[in-house]
Amino acid sequence: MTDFKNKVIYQIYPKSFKDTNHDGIGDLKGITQSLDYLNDLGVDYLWLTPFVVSPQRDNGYDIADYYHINPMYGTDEDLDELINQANKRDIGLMMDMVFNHTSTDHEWFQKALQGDPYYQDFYIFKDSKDIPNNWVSKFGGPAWNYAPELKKWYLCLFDKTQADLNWDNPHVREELKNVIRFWKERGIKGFRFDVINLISKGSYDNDYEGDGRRYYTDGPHVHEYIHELVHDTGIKDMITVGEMSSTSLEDCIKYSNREREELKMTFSFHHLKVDYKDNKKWELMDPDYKKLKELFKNWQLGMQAGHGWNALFWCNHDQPRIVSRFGDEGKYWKESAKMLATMIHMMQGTPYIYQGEELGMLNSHYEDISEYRDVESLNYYKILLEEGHTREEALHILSARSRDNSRSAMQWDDSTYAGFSDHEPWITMPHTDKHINVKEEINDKDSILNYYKQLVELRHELPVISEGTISFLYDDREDIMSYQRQYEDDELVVICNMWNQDTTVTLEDCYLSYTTLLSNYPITVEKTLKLPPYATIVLRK
Ligand code: TEU
Ligand code: CA
Repeated sequence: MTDFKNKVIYQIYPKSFKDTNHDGIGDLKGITQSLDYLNDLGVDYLWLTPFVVSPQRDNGYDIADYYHINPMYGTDEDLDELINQANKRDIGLMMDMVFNHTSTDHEWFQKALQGDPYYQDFYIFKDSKDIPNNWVSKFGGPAWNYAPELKKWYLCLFDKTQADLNWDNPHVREELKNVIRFWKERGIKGFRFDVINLISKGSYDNDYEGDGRRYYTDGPHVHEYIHELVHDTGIKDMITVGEMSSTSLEDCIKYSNREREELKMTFSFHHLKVDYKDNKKWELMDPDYKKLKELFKNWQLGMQAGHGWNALFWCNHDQPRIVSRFGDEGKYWKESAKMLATMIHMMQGTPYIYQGEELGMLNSHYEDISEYRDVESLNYYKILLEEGHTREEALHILSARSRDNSRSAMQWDDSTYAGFSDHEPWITMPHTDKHINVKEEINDKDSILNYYKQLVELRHELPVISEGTISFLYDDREDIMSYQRQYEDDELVVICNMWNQDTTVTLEDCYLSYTTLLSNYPITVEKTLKLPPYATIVLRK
């Protein structure tokens, strides 16, 4: 089976997962040691965020050498051992390919700076006296940086040490293909492509209505370049997922439609912006549930109609924790975590679980700027102050939006460093309840962890979940997310109360005979279905 519809992927941020050599930094050996836990959870693939050589300005998304493991994570032998031990458990490893940019420490960029024209053409250098245009970096500030050595500007859509590669140069494309070939040969089973929809730049015009993204997002040659990369490296039957920044449904259909031989599935982020005021990440707003429903509906139905395929997710290393965001950190912590999990795991697509999500881990609740590590958070703290916010306001915004919310140490037990390490971790421990950890949840039948385990099992077992069609119910209800899945004679009805209050829904008569496949409360199936706060129920024909 090469469509990966019944697979579940677990995302690991190696730096924060498990430390085995007492330096407060997670490592490859730590992942190997945790394989039994992951196998018990039932996941099929592990996506590891970058662990190759990098100065760590952006925690590995600034790659200085695509071929060598960063010594702080371990050795080549450690990776071989991880691959072997994972394979023994039928778990495949997926690597993160950061191909839109390299670190400015990369040999190619260094040679470019030394004046080598061959390598200058690997990047996007512009010869202008003033900054080439008004585009804004994703991490704040201008998207161009001046290289005095060359008296040229180079494009950097992220940090100034992450220089965008020039994909229009065929030599760049060939180099990147070699990277894939190398890791495939090493036993890597799949790839996640970082911001891969930004690789084909169109024009370099000033953007007077936005930050410039309209000129480089889903650009003119993006589909052609992805197809070429996949074709020439022979990975068309492997599991591949593209991270698509500010993308469109039409493009995601193209990226993930089987016939086109681009990628197997796409991450899109629109559903994670429904609490951005005016689409601005650094302006807080309560989640707009109506919009969330509309977005899920459009993307689910749209991808279904266009034969595309969604990667389903709430959490990753760039997103605040979902329970803190759309659920409840207090009284309904457990119920809301299970409801949110059900909402996406029963949809059409391939689900991703980000480390600690299966425990219901929460935002870090950092209170001081010294507790933050992420370059984006540190930049925006300054920007927010410059814009006139008080320190308290800026810290309040960061506590809701910082990427560090998801980067704190994995919580294995209730010890000082949560069983992640016996040394102080590289990132501050979160100021949250110590009961959220593997040790506590693993033997509790009713835990969030065991609920995730059930979700994974169900996806493996029921074709109605992996293969079924989807349609949406209760369109007019802002508090309810509900949909139906259908496959041959099998049918599921999923109902989620997204809100923190009791409610009811009126069930169609035909559903009254259905059995409860899964729920997070004891709920009686009756005409007027009573749903407590954050209730979820999955009915099966
Ligand atoms: O993220 C791309 C990206 O645009 C965001 O998720 C980003 O964190 C957000 O827009 C900032 O507000 C990917 C990686 O997942 C991320 O960790 C990297 O920092 C980024 O690319 C650059 O490689
Ligand atoms: Ca370590």
